[in-house]
Amino acid sequence: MLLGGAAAAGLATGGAGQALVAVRSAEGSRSRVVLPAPADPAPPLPAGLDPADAVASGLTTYATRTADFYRIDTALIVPDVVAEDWSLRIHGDVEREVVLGFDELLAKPLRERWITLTCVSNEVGGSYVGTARWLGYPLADLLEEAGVRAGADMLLATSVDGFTLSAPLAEVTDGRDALLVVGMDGEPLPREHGFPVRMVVPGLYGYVSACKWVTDIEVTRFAEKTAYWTDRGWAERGPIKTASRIDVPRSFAKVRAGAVPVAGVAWAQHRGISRVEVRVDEGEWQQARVLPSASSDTWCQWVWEWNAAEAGNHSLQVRATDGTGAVQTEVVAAPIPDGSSGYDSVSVTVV
Ligand SMILES: Nc1nc2c(c(=O)[nH]1)N[C@H]1C(S)=C(S)[C@@H](COP(=O)(O)O)O[C@H]1N2
Ligand SMILES: [Mo]
Repeated sequence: MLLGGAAAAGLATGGAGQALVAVRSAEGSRSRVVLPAPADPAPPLPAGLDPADAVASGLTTYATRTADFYRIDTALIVPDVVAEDWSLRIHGDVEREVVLGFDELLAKPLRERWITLTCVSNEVGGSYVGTARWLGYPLADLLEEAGVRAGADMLLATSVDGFTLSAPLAEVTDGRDALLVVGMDGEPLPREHGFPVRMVVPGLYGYVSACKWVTDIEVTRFAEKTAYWTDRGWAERGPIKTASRIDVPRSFAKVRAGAVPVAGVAWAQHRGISRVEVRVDEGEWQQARVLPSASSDTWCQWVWEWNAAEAGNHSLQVRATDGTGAVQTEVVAAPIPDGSSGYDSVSVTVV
């Protein structure tokens, strides 16, 4: 009854009513956010990324356009959060609870980093992976303010929509750029990507690290609490597996005999990529050229030229080696419980 009355009043006042709606919506709130300049900006991207011919024929761009960035939400309706009403409570196994408002977060010295996000449900060769420039405040610094008690090993993060995830405390506090994020590619977080505040932790799949619309972080133990996806059979720990993908040529493409450009991306966040190799028809592995990347927390583009002499059907396969020297496994695994593995391949016809 009260709600009906309020809606009727809004209709009656016309323009003023609409303004009121805008003030209390995520979109209205987002349009008023002015992000501060990062205290610690992302380094400029190295030269030589995005070779024009390869990108024109389908190589993934190094930076993912926000409109193309994959989305994984358990909520059917994108949460509508007003930044002015947002707060984060850090509690549990801590010396002092910390409660943080949006303006207080923006007033802190913010760090900007290129980081590649990946979903554990990504199939080999799949597209649930993307790279953006994130702006945020180190979670480790907030946890230090709170004073984590001995014995804690997990952060149970809760979203305004009730989604929960369990992030390992060790990775969040080991010095990597684990961030409480407010900005994506120089803009306030898009609503779909967690406006006003989300987490991003390089090297961990999103389901154990990247809580969108985060509003509560409980410092606890894996032995004590579980979270949304771990309750549904997914692994407690979710380090990102080394992976590589062929973008060009597309599978089932017809290519002309001669020099055929082959290109794609490879990722092993926080370990980095040291080598990418391609083989034709399960022959010898050939070294591809790995293009530079912003850091070990992002993917790399790679290119290779295939001298395709023989007409007919051929298969191309790719594998990457991470920064520790470990070669991507050829063992085929489905995404559940801890991420897919195996080599990506494409079949092409040389004419
Ligand atoms: N609140 C909330 N946060 C979430 C999820 C979700 O469903 N709800 N999905 C997680 C998963 S599985 C991934 S892979 C990333 C995806 O982030 P994106 O949608 O911004 O790409 O967000 C994580 N954070
Ligand atoms: Mo995910």
